[in-house]
Amino acid sequence: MSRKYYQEEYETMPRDKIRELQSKRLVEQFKYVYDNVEYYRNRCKEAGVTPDDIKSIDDLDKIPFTCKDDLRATYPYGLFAVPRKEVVRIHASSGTTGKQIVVGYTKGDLDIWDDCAARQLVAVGADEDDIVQDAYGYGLFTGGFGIHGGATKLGCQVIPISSGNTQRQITFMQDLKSTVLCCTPSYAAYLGETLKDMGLTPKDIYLKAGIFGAEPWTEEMRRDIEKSLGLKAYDIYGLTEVLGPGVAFECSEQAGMHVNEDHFIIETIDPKTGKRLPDGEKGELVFTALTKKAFPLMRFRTKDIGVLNVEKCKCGRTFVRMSKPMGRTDDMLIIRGVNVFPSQIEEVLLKQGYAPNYQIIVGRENNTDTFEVKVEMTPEKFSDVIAEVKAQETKLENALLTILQIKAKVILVAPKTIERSEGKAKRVIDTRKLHG
Ligand code: DLL
Repeated sequence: MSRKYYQEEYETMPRDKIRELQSKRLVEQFKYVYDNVEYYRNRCKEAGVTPDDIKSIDDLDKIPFTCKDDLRATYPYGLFAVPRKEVVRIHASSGTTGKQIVVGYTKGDLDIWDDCAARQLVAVGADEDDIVQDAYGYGLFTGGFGIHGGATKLGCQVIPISSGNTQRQITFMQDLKSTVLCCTPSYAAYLGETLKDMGLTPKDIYLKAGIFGAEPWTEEMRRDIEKSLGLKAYDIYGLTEVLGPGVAFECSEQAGMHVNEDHFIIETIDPKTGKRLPDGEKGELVFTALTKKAFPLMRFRTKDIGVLNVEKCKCGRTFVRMSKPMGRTDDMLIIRGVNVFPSQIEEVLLKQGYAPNYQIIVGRENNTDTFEVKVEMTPEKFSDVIAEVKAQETKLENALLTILQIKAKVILVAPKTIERSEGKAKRVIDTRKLHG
């Protein structure tokens, strides 16, 4: 029988002990960040906070927030707290402009990440006998490597197949007898469909569990995926800035995601006032990393909206559970698992000599996100020769691909044909209905 927990001592720690541990770690970590990150130290000085003021977790509110803008301002290494030599891995994700946000890990940080991901795998019933098909993207995105590290540490057999090449995914599921599938929920749904299209059923494969995250998905989608692939589908949450997959994980109860509270403090705040909200009230999720050394963010504002539940879970874990993210406070879109900001698109258009008259149209067909960008030609660029228009569209598609790392279909339209707005421009039309 597979084990119930990966690190029982932490995962089932009584809540008062968790608080004690967090309190001790917060005091040490705040001093560590203050001493080692000049940018953050200056922020604290402006706020009039020094390590002497942070005596326990009760002082958390005094600690200034970190936001995505701070990551942009300090690009690439300005928030790192260790000498560059100690950084053994870099990951990155999109910023709101052309520049990526870059994060780093020491060997010790990777070890913590592996533990967090291994906890998730154990929570879905995996052990050394399992074969994990890791179909998250490998590369700068944290999904592939994050799950990979946890699965390796647990002793599973990992198939680092990455995303894409869908028929081969199914062939490997059959031939290599994968038991755990890890990928974005939309890709899981697409794999389910492909299985059917290939004339196969869940009986022809061996999957028992799936770990799906990195983008919003509904309970309805969960049921569909479970049926089409014949597995139990679990949610996993994470973000590049804080760790990657494994910040929070779902257990057998499938009723919220346990936050790895020995490594992170989670808070919900009112996004307008920045005031902390009581548990159970919907607000912006904020994370403080307690143990990471290379890129240790204090009170990072995620812009994800969620709710916390401190009730004891039937699985025996005592870690607080966060709901699925219920939306965002900014305009970030997640398309095919990739984070996209309208401002990135606008920047490309302006650089290519277009006016900022455009519309982003996102939908879902056959469980795959569709992504179109409608752009007005300027009078100078206007042409009614199809081949010329096509060439301009392709050029723009390539420029967008370079910045976004995801393909958009560009449709050029005649000047002055995109509706002008009298108030805020409605640039995004998203028909996916992803928040339940
Ligand atoms: O998506 C890390 C990850 C990889 C998580 C694999 C889970 C599995 P980023 O690319 O930085 O990192 O995107 C982070 O994605 O702020 C949320 O808005 C969204 N997100 C992540 N997990 C979930 C989830 C990875 N389970 C952003 N449900 C976050 C809904 C999610 N949204």
